Amino acid sequence: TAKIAVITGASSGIGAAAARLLVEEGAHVILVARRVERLQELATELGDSATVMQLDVADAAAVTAMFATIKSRFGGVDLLFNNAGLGISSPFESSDPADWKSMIDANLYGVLNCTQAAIPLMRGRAGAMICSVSSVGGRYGAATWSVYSATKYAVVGFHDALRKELGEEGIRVSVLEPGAVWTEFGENVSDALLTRRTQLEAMQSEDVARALVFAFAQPANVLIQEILMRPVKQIAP
Ligand code: NJP
Repeated sequence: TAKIAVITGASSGIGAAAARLLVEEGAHVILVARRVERLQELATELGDSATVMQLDVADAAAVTAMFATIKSRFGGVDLLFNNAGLGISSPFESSDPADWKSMIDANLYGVLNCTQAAIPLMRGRAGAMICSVSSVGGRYGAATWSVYSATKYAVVGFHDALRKELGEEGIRVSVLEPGAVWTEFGENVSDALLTRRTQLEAMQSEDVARALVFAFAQPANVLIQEILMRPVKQIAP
């Protein structure tokens, strides 16, 4: 039977690429994001292997309701890919506390909400995996991305602890830490970011999605704990 994979942030970028690759691998994907029209377009492309669920991952009550629906329709979850996230770049001194809140809500509370709701649906399923997207900024910190980096460090710290709670039950807890990727991420923020991606020869979404599929496809007793990947020309952070 098909593995059930919940992908947050499936409406663009890395999440959409992951959905395509997981379907190629035989999974049934549950496509999650706020922009439901985008999800529907992708689901049309993927056919019977995809289900659309509109959600703001920062809305705890909506997350609980969504996982209750998933439980009744699919029985459980084999992969939770916590990929939804956003980044707003600014020198810290002039940054806007409203932007801090949006990043903490999506990047940290989103991961906490979805993970807590998914755990009971993952018990007893061989090879179950929670994989969340952090960042190279979540390992080294990136200038003008201080609050974003803080949320991504938090994701790593949360996973380092959670792994110790869930490992003995056979639930794999893993993090991806990509450097620059060509997606819609940060596009609204600055031309400088786009120029930087060109100079760095940024990665494609599929490159990151392949790392997820590699980790998930390992035998159930094998944990790929962490994958940090970057364009070779991105020597910092
Ligand atoms: O970006 P983008 P990526 N509730 O903007 C969704 C990390 N990363 O693929 O809700 C639900 O194309 C949003 O959907 P919608 C990054 O931090 C990237 O690059 O419809 N969904 C969309 O599908 C993030 O964690 C780079 O607007 C929410 C998706 O998130 C992950 O990679 C570098 C949501 C974002 O797609 C995927 O981002 C790096 C919410 N509240 C880490 N808020 C990079 N691209 O260079 C957002 O180090 N979404």
